[in-house]
Amino acid sequence: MEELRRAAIASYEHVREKDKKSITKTFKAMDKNRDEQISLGEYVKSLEKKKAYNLTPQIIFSALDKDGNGSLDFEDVIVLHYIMQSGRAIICMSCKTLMAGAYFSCSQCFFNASVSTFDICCDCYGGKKFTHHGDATFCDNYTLLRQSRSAIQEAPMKEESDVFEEIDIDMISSVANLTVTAGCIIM
Ligand SMILES: [Ca+2]
Ligand SMILES: [Ca+2]
Ligand SMILES: [Zn+2]
Ligand SMILES: [Zn+2]
Repeated sequence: MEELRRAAIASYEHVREKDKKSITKTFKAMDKNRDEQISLGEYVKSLEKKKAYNLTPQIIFSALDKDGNGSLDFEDVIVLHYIMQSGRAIICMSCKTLMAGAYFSCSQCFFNASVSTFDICCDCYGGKKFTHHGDATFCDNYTLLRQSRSAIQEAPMKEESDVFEEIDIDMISSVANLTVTAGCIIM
């Protein structure tokens, strides 16, 4: 979580004044009793308003609460904002913890836009504490990021939408070929 927090704070330094104001506004709107702290109750209420049910409240809340006093301060809310904006609220499919650092993802599902990604934490992956389709090829998130880039570079210059459609089909086969060298493991 510390790494994700550092990324959030670093990125906040580059946020436009206007957006900083909107984060402050969000914080104030969440803080119903104006004690400069967001309680779990206030947090859940604000999620309901945003219809962000996918952010399993308790897990994210505890991960954000750095000093563990049961409420979020302004810096914690900066991290929350960052997680939501960057789509980094990734929960282990097996043990349901928030994965702030490296994790593993099924590459077939990752490059198939019509299914959701299957992401698991290092502990569950290492301990084989999950069930997924039998031929799944798992890569860590950094490897998948590199592979997405090479897929884009290899794709011919076309309309962006065409490029991404081709990645879906081509990547599944090329990922399988890359597995040995790129640090992926075939289950
Ligand atoms: Ca409060
Ligand atoms: Ca706190
Ligand atoms: Zn897990
Ligand atoms: Zn899969």
